Amino acid sequence: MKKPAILVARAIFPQTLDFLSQHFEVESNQTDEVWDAVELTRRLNGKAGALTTGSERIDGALLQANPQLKIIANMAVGFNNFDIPAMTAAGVLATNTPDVLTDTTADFGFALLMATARRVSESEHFLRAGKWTKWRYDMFAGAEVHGSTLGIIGMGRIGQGIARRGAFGFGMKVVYHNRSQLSPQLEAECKATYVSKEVLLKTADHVVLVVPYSAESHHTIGANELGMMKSTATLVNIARGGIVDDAALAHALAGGQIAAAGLDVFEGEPVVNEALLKVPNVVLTPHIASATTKTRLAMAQLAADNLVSYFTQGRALTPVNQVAIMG
Ligand code: 8YV
Repeated sequence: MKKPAILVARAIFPQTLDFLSQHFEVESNQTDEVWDAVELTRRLNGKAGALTTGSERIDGALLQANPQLKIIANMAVGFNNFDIPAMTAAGVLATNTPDVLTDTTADFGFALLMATARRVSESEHFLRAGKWTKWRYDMFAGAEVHGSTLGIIGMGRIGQGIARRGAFGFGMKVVYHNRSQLSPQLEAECKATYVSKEVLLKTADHVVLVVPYSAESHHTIGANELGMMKSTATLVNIARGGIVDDAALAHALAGGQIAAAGLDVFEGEPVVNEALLKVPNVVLTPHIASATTKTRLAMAQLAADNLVSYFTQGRALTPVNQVAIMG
């Protein structure tokens, strides 16, 4: 029987590609060029499925040009690059990669929190620039992490992982805000207390954002919210660009309205707001929260397993929409 044709839209691990080639006719992008919408649409011609990353936008126009498409497997837990209503209307199954990255991403959230609070990047730049000539009592004095109040906005699996690290590893008081309150059992497990967004912003020493991106979560943190935070507080965004108004944040950091920020995601990434690049009190990383070799392999494998499972058994392992599967 002829193998179904799929597209792997970005470079992935060679072993994942080998695995996929056992099941599919694979066209891949191992040179890792970033294809625009026109090129991606063209490459999808004749393909029954695709493996994408968070960078490829799947929308109605692309789907209309490719009515043969059946499934798109995102190698990411977030899927805001997918127009889910359009995919569902077109009968195209969407899948993501939850769970396999939860702890790795929570680890990184904490790494960014620590680096931000304790001014790791700023002080390293100082040292590398040859400016370290003597010890000084307040040199790079930062904010305390242990025993402080951690505010988490977005209390899904990753948010819960960060809460556990904060509560049990660092003795932090954990408050959270989420669309829905966790069960009492889960709250107890995470040692976390539900509060309004306003209370969280006003009381937290460290605010961490782990909320999925949507029209509703766009600019969850803007000038108004930054104005509510303590002047000694830090802000960490490991969620998505667009959750924070980056221009407003740069302004708040420059004016000392909050102490510091740690950002792994940016509005319009990989382009980063010029003003953010200029302020010293921000730790900037290039969207690497899930980037350990083990976890990225697991994400690639889960995306591949979703494709295989769909074509061999008619159901995906981690779907994010429901479509009628036709034989
Ligand atoms: C991905 C992420 O590496 O899983 C997510 O949602 O943001 C990252 O883990 C990135 O989206 C590329 O696919």
